[in-house]
Amino acid sequence: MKFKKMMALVASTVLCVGMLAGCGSTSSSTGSQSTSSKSDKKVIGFAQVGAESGWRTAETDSIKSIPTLDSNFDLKFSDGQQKQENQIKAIRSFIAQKVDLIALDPVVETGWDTVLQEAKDAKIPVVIVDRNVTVSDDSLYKCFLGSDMEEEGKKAAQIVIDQFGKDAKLNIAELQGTVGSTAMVGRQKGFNETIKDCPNYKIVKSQTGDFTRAKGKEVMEAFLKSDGDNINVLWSHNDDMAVGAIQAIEEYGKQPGKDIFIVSCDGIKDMFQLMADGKSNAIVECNPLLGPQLLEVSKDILDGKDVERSIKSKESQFLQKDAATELPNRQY
Ligand code: GZL
Ligand code: ZN
Repeated sequence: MKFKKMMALVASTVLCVGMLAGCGSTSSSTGSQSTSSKSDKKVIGFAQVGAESGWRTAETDSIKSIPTLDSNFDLKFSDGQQKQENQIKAIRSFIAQKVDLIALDPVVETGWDTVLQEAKDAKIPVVIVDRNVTVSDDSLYKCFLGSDMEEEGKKAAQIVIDQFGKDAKLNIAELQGTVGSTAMVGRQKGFNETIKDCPNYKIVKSQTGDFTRAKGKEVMEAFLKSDGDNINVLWSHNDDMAVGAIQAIEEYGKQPGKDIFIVSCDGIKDMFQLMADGKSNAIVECNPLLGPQLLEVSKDILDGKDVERSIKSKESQFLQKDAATELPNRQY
């Protein structure tokens, strides 16, 4: 009898320990761990686009550093894998977990009204970071924190004009970012508007490479196959696609940065290295280090303070002659 009693005791103990361990981590789509009791920390739920580029992972690292910048904050993270439906699911999960604030980096600009209305109904403030949303009701989010993507497109075009002059005859190949994203829409608009009074600038090729290296290489290969000997300039909406395109240009037998002038956006280390190696010509910086600014604006919102509707990130531009000196300063 004694043995049986002892076994029953052991079994119930094991069962209790198992249950305790289970309630210590959330199984939400964010995959983040959180303490079993609702601590008095403020929790930010961050619905990220994906992990498609060096810029993206740098932005993720910066925003994930918020709890180390301020121990009163906790962060739940979700990688949307570049799919809007995953981001919408993540926002609903954050609402269910009653986070204090939601930060969204929207893969594309439209399709957010319903889920942002749900966050508003749940009285959870929303901050849009990096890319922007187009919504019918501006009260669906408190503030936009990110770049002026049109400005980035204008800077890229001005670099080409400074290099070749307004009257040059140029065939330009364009690697577009994710179709419908603020980065793609803004950069394309800014570039095209700026080359308007350059009568002999022609965009002879334009296709999306979805901001990835692999797709950028694939699309550039197709551009080269169909019109490779006539392309003078490659305008890439981000560095990662340009990295892929540079490989394609070399495999095609041309010299990137010499036979084809290359300008791209972001400012990742790999691109500075390629520029220092003479294989690219200019970078329009896009700042991914948004963690500290997101923390500040979140604090203000949660303290009930008014915040600016739009907070622009600080960013610069670099030419090939700047690459070697700037390279050691790059953090991502
Ligand atoms: C720009 C950001 C873009 C980067 C790409 O702010 O949204 O998305 O330029 C990233 O590298 O994929
Ligand atoms: Zn930017």
